[in-house]
Amino acid sequence: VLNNPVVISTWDAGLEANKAAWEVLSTGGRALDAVEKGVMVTEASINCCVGLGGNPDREGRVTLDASIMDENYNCGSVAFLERIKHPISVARRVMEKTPHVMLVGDGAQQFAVAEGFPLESGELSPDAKKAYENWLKKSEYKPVINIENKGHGPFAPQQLENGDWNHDTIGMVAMDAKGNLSGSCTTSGMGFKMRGRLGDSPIIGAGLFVDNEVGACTATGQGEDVIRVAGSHSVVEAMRSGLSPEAACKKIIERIVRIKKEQAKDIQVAFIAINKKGVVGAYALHKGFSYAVRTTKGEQLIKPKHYFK
Ligand code: SD4
Repeated sequence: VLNNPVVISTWDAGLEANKAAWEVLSTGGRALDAVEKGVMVTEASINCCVGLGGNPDREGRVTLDASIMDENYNCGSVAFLERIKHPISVARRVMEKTPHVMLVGDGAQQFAVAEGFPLESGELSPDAKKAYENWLKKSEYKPVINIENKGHGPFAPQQLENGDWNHDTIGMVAMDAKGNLSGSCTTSGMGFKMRGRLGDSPIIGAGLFVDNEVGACTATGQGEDVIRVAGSHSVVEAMRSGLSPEAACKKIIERIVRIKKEQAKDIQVAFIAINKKGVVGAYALHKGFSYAVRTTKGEQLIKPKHYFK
């Protein structure tokens, strides 16, 4: 039986990423190829929060995290990776060409170079340089991530020249025509983070999880609080117990609220998920989050429900 393929991804940049994923899915390709090709678009684009153009750490260096997972419980990830343009593709090579799941830092870079990935200059993009210089003036270290897509402290995305707001980490999950699920997630992480800090995005079960029998989920927002509840894995387990994708995402957001209490007001977390029937859903802690959906019926940017009104 052939299914209708579906792909969803985080934030408005997901629309462009979904287009590339759709080229794979609409021609009968594998979900794994779709989720890699899709987020590569974002990695190569100019933005605050994904790829080499993203904001640096406190030492002024861009360090990238990415993970990928296929329909057979194969997974790969890289973290604290510098000067490589497409961490998602390195994560895939880790999955396919090594006996390991994660490579980090210099070792990940050494592996990437050995695999033929070019070593880029390591220079900051003009936007990131400006943002870093601004940050240095204040040197705040207050982890408030992108609550309303604007104006929330040093970690908020910047406004683009055309007036749009820049997106955040991209996470993508897809189902192909065979009904197989895969997912990907890639980020430069929290802007101006401590050197060596990893978020949820490269951690299988936190920023991304795929169980081809049940569903798939990916996360965006404050990684520390996604890790503490094994976010994406918990959402998939909630779907396994019978919840819809949206209800499953909501359940884990509510768990974060219970844990963080008052502090939940100052962080943003969002999950997007798909189940084995191709039903999609999402839920965020605060407003301002959006996710992009592509099906045979066309593309859509959806603002999901959120916990704080
Ligand atoms: C991280 N989850 O490094 C990523 C960043 C992110 O919205 O998604 N920001 O914690």
